[in-house]
Amino acid sequence: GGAVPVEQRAGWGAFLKSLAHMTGDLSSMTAPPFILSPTSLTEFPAYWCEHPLVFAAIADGLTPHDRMERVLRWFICTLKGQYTTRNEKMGSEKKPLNPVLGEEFFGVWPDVAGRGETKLIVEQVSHHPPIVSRFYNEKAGVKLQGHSGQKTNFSGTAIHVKQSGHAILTVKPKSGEPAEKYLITLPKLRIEGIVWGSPYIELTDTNAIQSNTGFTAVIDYKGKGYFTGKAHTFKATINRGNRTIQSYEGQWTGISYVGGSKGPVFLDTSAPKEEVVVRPIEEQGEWESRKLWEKVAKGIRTGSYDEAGKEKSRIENDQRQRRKDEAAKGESWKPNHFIHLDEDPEYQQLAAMLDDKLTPAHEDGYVYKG
Ligand code: 0T9
Repeated sequence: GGAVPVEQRAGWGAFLKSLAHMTGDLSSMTAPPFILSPTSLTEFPAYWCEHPLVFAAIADGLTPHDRMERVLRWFICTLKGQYTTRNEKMGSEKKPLNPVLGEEFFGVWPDVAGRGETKLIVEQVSHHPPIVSRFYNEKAGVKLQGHSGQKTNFSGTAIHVKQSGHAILTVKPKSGEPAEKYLITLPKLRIEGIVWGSPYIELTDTNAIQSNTGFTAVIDYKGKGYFTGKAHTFKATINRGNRTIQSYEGQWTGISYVGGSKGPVFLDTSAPKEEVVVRPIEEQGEWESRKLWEKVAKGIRTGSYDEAGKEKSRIENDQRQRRKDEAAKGESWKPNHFIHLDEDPEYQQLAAMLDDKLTPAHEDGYVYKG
């Protein structure tokens, strides 16, 4: 545990032992203070839009093939933010705050240079995952809605994370062609570096993007020493039926190329990203993430862990009481912004076009109420 503060080494050792007995849900486990993040998981969906211009430009594509390539470029350019931001900002991956039922996160990326405003709505819709999120840029003709949850297990050296859920992107082409749908499945990840107390994420296996236009993108991830000597590498192909139309490769944290590594640049992820704009805490409602966790986050940031712990217990006890009160009245909590579907026809239609090996077995759906 070289990266663990001396006074927390015993606690880290105990945490590693408890990982061995974990059954699927890491989020509720107690971890030593140095590894805690002041940010709740409800903020994470914002990573999907930190390159708002790339997102808005999807509908400018002139053909279904061109638009699939833009979707792939946009998807790959979100990965660096999703999976390395905590390392960049806080020195290592950290344990996010575990959202409460009904926790909300709202944000916008303003209209700059005519790209249109993108609005984000996030809600924790059940006690365990998932979190549901919706992004909408009406002017640019792009809408993204998805839900995500995780199952975790520990192998002795790494935490293996299987993401459940998916996203569906709706595109209204500027060319006037009919609206298109893209089903996006989520990659698996491995959290490495745990024994040293400096966790980081490596993506593994494969995810896919399936469009109703018949185009499919398949993305394969590898860590150090597979495709190249480099970490965070991927290879992707765009296919139509069983014909490969174009391939791409490179680093999802760096540069990638069309064709092989000598081809033209497909994407350079060093372009600056734009963080979501959020209303000041004083103006937020009681269930909005930064308001709800304000005191806990402050405690974590300033090293006042007793204060953070007390406030976290207060929130958790309040949650337990609310659930008891509902049960006593024979009621059950309902999401505020989304309606749950056991079966989502839109998902099923797109999933049926995708190879079984790349499709999650069963997926719920959510419909936006607004
Ligand atoms: C969706 C993302 C996800 C959420 C996080 C695994 C993780 C919770 C889920 C998958 C986002 O689009 C992308 C990024 C980071 C993922 C988190 C990283 C992480 O460590 C947590 C888990 C639950 C932990 O808190 C691990 C404990 C930590 C102490 C590492 C040892």
